[in-house]
Amino acid sequence: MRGVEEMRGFGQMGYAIPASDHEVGMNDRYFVEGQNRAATLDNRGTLILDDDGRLDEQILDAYWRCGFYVFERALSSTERDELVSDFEALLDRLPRDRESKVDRQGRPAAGLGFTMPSFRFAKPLSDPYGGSGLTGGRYESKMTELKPPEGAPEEVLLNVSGCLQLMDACLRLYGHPQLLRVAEAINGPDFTPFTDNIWVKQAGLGPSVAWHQDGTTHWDNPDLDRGTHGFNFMVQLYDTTPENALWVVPGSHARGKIDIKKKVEENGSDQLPDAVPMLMKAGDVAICNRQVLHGSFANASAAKRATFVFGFHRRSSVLGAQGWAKNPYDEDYVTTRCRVIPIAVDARSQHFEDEDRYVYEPLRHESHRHSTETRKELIANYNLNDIGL
Ligand SMILES: O=C(O)CCC(=O)C(=O)O
Repeated sequence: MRGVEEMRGFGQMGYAIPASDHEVGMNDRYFVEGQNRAATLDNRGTLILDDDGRLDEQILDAYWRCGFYVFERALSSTERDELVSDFEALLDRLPRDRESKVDRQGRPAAGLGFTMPSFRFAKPLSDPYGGSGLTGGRYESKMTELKPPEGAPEEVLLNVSGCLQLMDACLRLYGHPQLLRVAEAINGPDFTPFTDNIWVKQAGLGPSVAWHQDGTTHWDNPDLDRGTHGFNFMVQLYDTTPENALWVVPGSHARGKIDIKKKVEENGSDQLPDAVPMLMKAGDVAICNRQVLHGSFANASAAKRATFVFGFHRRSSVLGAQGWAKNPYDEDYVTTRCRVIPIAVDARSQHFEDEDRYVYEPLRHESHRHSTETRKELIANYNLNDIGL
């Protein structure tokens, strides 16, 4: 079986395939029109906090109106480069294929030794989720699958999980003071974590992610509002294009549970006419509501994408809720997962010494250091306590 060794060089050149070499099957006009619609939304700009660390009201209004907002150049070039460098180093040690314990050079592969799998793979240009019943059946409709080009590997990397234990740059980003202020502004100062992963769209090969709304728990909750299922930060490692970007239906986070299958069937195609691409440059960070309808197409283009996604919830949505874990979330479970935040803050402070240090209110009275010991005790397998809703 051909494996995933072609991921080598992802950072330098990807796996660029001339469009004429295979059936692309996507409608170029759709990409142009979507980009034009996106430009009218007025939901992007600099991350602005006031002197008390409160997020600018106009930004919040635009976020609640559209269901997403892009903070342009939110990461310094140093932080962005460190993130890309950690990611490319991880790819260099990727298992040869989904069964393998070694990388393509025969060295022990990255991501071994944790309880949850670190990597998920899928067939190139396929839709691994649509119509599958996975994650509570939220991927209701199948996306167009494209024919992989001649010589393509059997499987490509789809996503990376447990990023905070795999990449120091991700752990440090998790403690970013301005971003955590944004989490406070949206979910309140006692916000809790969700999960994190990196979505990978290799050039010419990247699989699609079928249209879905992330939330699965609270749709019938009489108190449901636009923020009940929380939000994700989406951090771009490379510039995006309409062809490889995440697409979002603006305002759909306020419409409750959407009948996605019907919507796609009535449209006659997965190219939803009210969707827009979330266009971002490397180092931009978006906030994306977990109730918004979103998805991404198979990436037949010559440009790769990698997006680090990490989310946060309101504490009131989490405690006592029967989400994606075996039992309803209780204080102990939630507090264990929340301890990752002050450890990330400390990891960041040790690295960016001159920066303000974020104080996470619910654990203000606990002291947490980032050290070899706490990495073993609290960071290794932290994702066993992820809080899915
Ligand atoms: O980035 C993508 O293509 C998919 C991301 C996504 O659907 C999510 O984070 O919920």
